[in-house]
Amino acid sequence: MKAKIKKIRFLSIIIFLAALIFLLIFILTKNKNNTSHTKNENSEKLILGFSQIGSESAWRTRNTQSIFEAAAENDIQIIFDDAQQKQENQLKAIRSFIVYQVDVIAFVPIVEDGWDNVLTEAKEAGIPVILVDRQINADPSLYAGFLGEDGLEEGRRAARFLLNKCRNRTGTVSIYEMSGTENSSVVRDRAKGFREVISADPKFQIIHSEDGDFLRSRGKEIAENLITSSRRKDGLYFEGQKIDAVYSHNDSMTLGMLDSIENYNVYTGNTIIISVDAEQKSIDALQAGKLNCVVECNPNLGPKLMELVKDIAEGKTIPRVTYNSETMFTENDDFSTYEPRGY
Ligand code: GYE
Repeated sequence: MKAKIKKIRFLSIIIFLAALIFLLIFILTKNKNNTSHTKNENSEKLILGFSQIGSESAWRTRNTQSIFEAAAENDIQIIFDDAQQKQENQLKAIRSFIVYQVDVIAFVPIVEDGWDNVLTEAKEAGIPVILVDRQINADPSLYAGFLGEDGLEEGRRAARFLLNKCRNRTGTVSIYEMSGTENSSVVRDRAKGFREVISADPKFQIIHSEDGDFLRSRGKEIAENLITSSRRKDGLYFEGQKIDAVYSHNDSMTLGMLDSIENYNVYTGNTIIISVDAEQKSIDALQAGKLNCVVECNPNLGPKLMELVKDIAEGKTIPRVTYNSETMFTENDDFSTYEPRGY
């Protein structure tokens, strides 16, 4: 009897295991069919996996919009991921694009380092990669090309404006810098280009550089700390030294700084304020005399990106570097010629 029960138990385990394996095979094949089915179904439709860093500024939001608009215009399917300002989320997203077997991967690298492994995986999967907006420190063979701004030139433009504005000044010009996301290529370049040009004249001295992470809230906080620690209303001061010029790496931080300046009613009529991005609100502040110069960083990268995606998908080689066209706006302009910025 015992033997019989044992035999039945053994048989039922075998049957159970067989059913389990069968179920697993069924699920896996069904998925495979689905996946390949989706890709096959839209086989003529290119699939672009796009990892965006987040939505930290009006610039970033417009950048994302531009990419979606251009994809729709070019009938390119986008699998989009918002990394909420975290590199690990971007790494996860890029790996999911590889699993999904997208045709092309494009991403905005939030910081310069830490991409070699995931890009090696994309390369092994035969999926080409385009860097958008920011650059990385990695083996160049791991990505097909870069599309974005020339951060060095943006920094130089800001400095050239300052040099010209202060050409008749004799004494030291004390500069306070608000920089963006640490270890990002755009901050490295905007800082380097600016320093390269001001180094032509020793009267220009950067007295402090504070990381505002490209956020309006941080810009507001930084200015508030300066104002409350100096207790002065006749200008901005850093550790007792009057700030003659502010170089801000993006409009969001600049607008945050203006919030505090207005909240504490501080006079900054003789403080030169230079910003980068050129969103509408900062152009309005320029026209209102609250800023002196705004260097454009063009967020509309969508149309050019789709061109590069299509070229790559056709097996063409794309340029290693494609810069977007940019300009600058200053207090000396004829404001009536300005077009709405769209962001
Ligand atoms: O200046 C800023 C955004 O990477 C160029 O990132 C971009 C910068 C832009 O947060 O507003």
